[in-house]
Amino acid sequence: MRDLKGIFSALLVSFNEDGSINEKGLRQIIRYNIDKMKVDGLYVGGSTGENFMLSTVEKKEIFRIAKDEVKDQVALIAQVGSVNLQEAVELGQYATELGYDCLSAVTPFYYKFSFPEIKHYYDTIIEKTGNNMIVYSIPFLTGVNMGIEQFGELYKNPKVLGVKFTAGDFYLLERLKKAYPNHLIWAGFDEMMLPAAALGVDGAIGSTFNVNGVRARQIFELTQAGKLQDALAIQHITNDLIEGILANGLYLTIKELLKLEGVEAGYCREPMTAKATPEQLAKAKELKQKYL
Ligand code: MN9
Repeated sequence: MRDLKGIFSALLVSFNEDGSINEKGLRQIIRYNIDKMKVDGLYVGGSTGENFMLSTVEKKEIFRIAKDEVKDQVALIAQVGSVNLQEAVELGQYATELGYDCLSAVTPFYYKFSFPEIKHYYDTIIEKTGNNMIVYSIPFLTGVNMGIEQFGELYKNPKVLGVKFTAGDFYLLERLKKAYPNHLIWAGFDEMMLPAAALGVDGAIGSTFNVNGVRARQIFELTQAGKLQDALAIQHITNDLIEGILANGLYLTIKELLKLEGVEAGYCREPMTAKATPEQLAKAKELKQKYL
């Protein structure tokens, strides 16, 4: 099995102004991540891919294009989670047939699913696809908070490799690492990479790596090497950039930053604001000049 540790960009998707997928732009974003950001892999179909605003057909199209562009150059994780379990299975089967190294699925959201329902969801996707699974835990968007015992229950399925941990609960992160040392953790908040790396996470999956991937790797590797002051200096610069990105509109601003690098990153998908205002554009230029 391919090594899934390291730095993974949560892949952005380029859309045309009418909301359709811009295949050429998507391929350029992928190339930029591999050739310039030197990432170890891509996480396709996540929040950053604006996935939850897309149709099943579009999600498949993105998985197909990404695999076709990447081939076997870097590791590929397909996020297939959906409140529609049948869709999650269908996407999981599709990505598995395409040759994705692993699946990931967001905890089912919107309805207040019980833990047995959540466990059933993961076991079903795994059983029907035969692929490995990374739990995508992002409580601030899903409202789903799982504790140490619940992760342990999910981990009883040997195909669950670990968790993409997009939360600031470092106590839980530490407890998970201690309790389940053989399960992997990918840090999900780029602005908290240093503390997550200090606690021994195995990798990181992030949106800002699409433009700031080189610094992200430095933070990660310096922290692993115990060079905390050096790592912190880079985390400070990184977080000045991330603060600016978040204040200006997360995915839209990362796309504008990519465009300033010559990448056809396109528009966002409605109901998110699709197009940057002149003010947002000016702010993106300022961020590029200062930090990239
Ligand atoms: O999962 C990303 N989460 C979302 C990873 O986009 C919701 C992160 O990379 C954040 O975008 C980033 C900024 O807060 O850390």
